[in-house]
Amino acid sequence: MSHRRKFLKQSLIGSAALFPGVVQADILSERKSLNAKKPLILSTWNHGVPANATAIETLSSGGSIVDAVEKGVMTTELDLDNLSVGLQGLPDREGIVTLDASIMKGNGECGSVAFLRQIKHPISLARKVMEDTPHVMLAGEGARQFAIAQGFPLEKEELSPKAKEAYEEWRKTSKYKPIINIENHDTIGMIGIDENGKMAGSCTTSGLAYKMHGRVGDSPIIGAGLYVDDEVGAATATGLGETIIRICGSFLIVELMRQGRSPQEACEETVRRLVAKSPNSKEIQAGFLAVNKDGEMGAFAVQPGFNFALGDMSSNELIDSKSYF
Ligand code: SD4
Repeated sequence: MSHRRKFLKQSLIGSAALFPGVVQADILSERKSLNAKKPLILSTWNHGVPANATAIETLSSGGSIVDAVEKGVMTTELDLDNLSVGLQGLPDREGIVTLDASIMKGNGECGSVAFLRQIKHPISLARKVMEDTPHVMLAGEGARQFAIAQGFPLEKEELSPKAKEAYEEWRKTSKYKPIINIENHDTIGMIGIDENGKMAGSCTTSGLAYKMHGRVGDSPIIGAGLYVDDEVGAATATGLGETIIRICGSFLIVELMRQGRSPQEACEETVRRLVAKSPNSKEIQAGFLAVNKDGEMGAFAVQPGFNFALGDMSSNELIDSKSYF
């Protein structure tokens, strides 16, 4: 490993472990004026820091931007402390973990999986759908059969100790109230741009805790949880998927940027739209991240508490987003 790569790996992994001081979203305008250095990787929530570290390391080892956003979120899919991504996530009402994921390249190629069981890396299966099928989306049993045919191992269907404990507690009352944003670890959405301006994004989740069996959120819906267009920019979403699907949130952000809005303005306008269409907006959380082809960034959420990780070749930091309320 070259000295530079070794240094990069150590500094990024070191910063991931330490969660460096949180900075405010004003850094976005500062970075904008500095014309932030590509390549850039942005991802949602605290777990974005280690995910970004993997993505940047993938790029610095010669991987493409789509390799980077796949490998980056695979880190989160394996994180046993995370209760909202991967097989260790919280289950649905029946006690079954079902996963949603999507991946998209800036040239319009995309793939996704929804309502998937027993697969450790739904993001990699989404990539297989993109690259090895004539389709965009596979769901449920068909997605699982495709995974088996592609050689993905089927994992045992059992809850992680943390998820089991939480599920058993929930079963005492079985009250269905979507709880989002109580803890700072949620769905991971990642968007990235390489030094030549090529973009890609990924999004992976176990979805809403205690959802109805069969419920699919925004994360595998191209245009809702994720949208990428090399001609304009990229956006991803986290939060209550139903509210994001209703407004085609990520697509809306990219289209607003196409019409000349900055990434920050586009995120804010999209959150305003979401709030206007959500009568219960005071009780829910949804947040968006965006980057345009010049490397300018934006982030905005319904409630305070949303944060994201911003990584480039020399730093990887956690930033608090501004919010509507
Ligand atoms: C969903 N958007 O399934 C996901 C959940 C999430 O932050 O993002 N939580 O609705």
